[in-house]
Amino acid sequence: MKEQLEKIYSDAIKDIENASTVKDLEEVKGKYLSRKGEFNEIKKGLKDLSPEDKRIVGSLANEITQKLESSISEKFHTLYEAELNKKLERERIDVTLPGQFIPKGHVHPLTSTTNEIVSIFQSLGFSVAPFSDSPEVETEYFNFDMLNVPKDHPARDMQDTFYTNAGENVVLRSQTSGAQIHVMENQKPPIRIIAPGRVYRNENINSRKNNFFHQIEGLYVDKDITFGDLKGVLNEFIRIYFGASRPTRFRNSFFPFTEPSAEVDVQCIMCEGKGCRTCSGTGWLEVLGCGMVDPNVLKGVGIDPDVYSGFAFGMGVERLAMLKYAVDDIRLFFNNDVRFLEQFK
Ligand code: 2NM
Repeated sequence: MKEQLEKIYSDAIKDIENASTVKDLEEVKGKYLSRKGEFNEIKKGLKDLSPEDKRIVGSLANEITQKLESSISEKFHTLYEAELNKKLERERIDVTLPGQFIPKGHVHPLTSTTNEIVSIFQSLGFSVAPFSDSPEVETEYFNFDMLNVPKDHPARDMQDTFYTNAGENVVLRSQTSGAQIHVMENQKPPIRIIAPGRVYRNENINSRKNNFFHQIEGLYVDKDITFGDLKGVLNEFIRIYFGASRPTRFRNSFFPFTEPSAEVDVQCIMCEGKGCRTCSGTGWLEVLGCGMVDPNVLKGVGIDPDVYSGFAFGMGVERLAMLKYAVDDIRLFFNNDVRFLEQFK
């Protein structure tokens, strides 16, 4: 039995030496050391030996088993490392190679300007009116009647407003005020909202006018709201949007929905008030319209004008973007020429 064991041992060592892959080696291990392997077969025969032989042969079998296990494990590490190195070599990647260029889009300048204006007013306590960006149609009732616009006002003319065949007196809204009327009808003061959205006017298109544009209107209704509050909020807005040192002036104006009404100018950003082509020599640029909400508008939505007062304002996003970024043609915002848009990354 001793010879048998030694023969198996020397065969096993040869097999281990010949194994050239981890897989070969696992087969060798199975052949000699598994439960059905050659050593176990021998060990089964131990029970027929005398106690003395059992001790000698048994300890020899254990010794050989241990030697084989350590040879296999040693060889395993060598083979495993060799195979791993080969695999790493095969799968080598050069992380310094340049990547693939994927052109990346960005928001439209009118969107970023709208976002900027909205967030300034949010910081001043205003929230965005629900549904201000849609629908873009209103009934004449909400677009004009509720805003105190007389029946014979020229703004109602087909020359100025687009009428639709969507229903009787349904127009493409000419201002976002309708959204604010809806809020005033459904909510008690204090009301402090802005309404951004697209509006339509039946204009001849040129470098300053398009037949649709984007407006942001605002409204603040509460007890004791004064023209001083209006000036405070709009001056603060302009200070943040145009930068700290831009002088403003409030000029008397007229809107059917506000009384008194004003237009707000900022000192020309091109000539600093000296007078140039951009400001037609006046030194000032008109940026928005505003006023104290007409008592008739408040009455129309069921707010008592003897208890409450409010101010409202409206501005064109295109105009504000053109002034800030020195864009000289409104149509550039709608042509989608990437050479223009790319400058707003
Ligand atoms: C402007 C100028 C002045 C205005 C009025 C209202 C409402 F709904 F409260 F009556 N919203 N916006 C308003 C006032 C708009 O745009 C140049």
